[in-house]
Amino acid sequence: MSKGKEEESLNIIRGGEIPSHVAIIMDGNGRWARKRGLPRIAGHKAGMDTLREIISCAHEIGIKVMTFFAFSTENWKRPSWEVRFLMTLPEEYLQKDLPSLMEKNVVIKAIGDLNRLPKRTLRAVNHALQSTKNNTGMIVNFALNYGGRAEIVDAVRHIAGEVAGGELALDEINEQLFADHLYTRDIPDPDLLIRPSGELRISNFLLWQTAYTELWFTETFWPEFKREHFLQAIMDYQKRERRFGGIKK
Ligand code: V0D
Repeated sequence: MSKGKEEESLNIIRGGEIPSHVAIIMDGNGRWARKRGLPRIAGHKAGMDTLREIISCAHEIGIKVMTFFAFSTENWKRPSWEVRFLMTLPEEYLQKDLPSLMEKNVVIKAIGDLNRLPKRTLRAVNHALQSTKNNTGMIVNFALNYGGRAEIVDAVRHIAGEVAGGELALDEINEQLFADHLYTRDIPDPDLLIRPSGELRISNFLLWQTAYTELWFTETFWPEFKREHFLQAIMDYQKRERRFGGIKK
């Protein structure tokens, strides 16, 4: 996209309602690599460049929260060499980008069952969480070893424990209390979910939280997903009418 065209999109976007929280499933890295005759690893590396570009674009627009689906509970089924490679990426990414994220005043967060990550991966992620926890800008939230059903089951286990311990009465259980037991307890629900690479599914991502989320799909693979796609998704979002089950205001 030309600089002029991008400036135009940015102006349109700034005149409309900016989604507070945009979630993205970073899908299609392996298929992009295969299409180009490259190893899958090259696809994941290229996907990391897209991640950088989209974070910087989201920061310019003033989005408050970005959630990126980086590794699902199902991804352990991939070949072990690929899993091992993926687990080196948080450290590589943070070594390179933590300074620029600090400059942007970004708060890094992570959701998922982090304790099952390899020690080195966990150490890199924890270091980023610690380093950015007093920042006050955009939240960049990584879903790592995350599964929406697992998150819900985890919440049920915690709530049941509180009931069994006599700390909580059955009639105190409502939607707000349930949401307060999810990994996302301190994050608003996503306004917009973007899924690249042609799959038209939620695939166990943020199941509870996407109840009213606008969905935006594209055939473009994640490594080819550029600022222009992101800006287009936001412009399309701004044209939609959100009713949350009610009627037009
Ligand atoms: C591979 C495309 C950054 C998607 C992006 C372990 C697939 C590159 C992170 C990252 C991955 C995670 C946590 C954090 C900082 C960075 C990442 C994984 C895969 C899965 F605190 N990229 N990235 N994590 N890919």
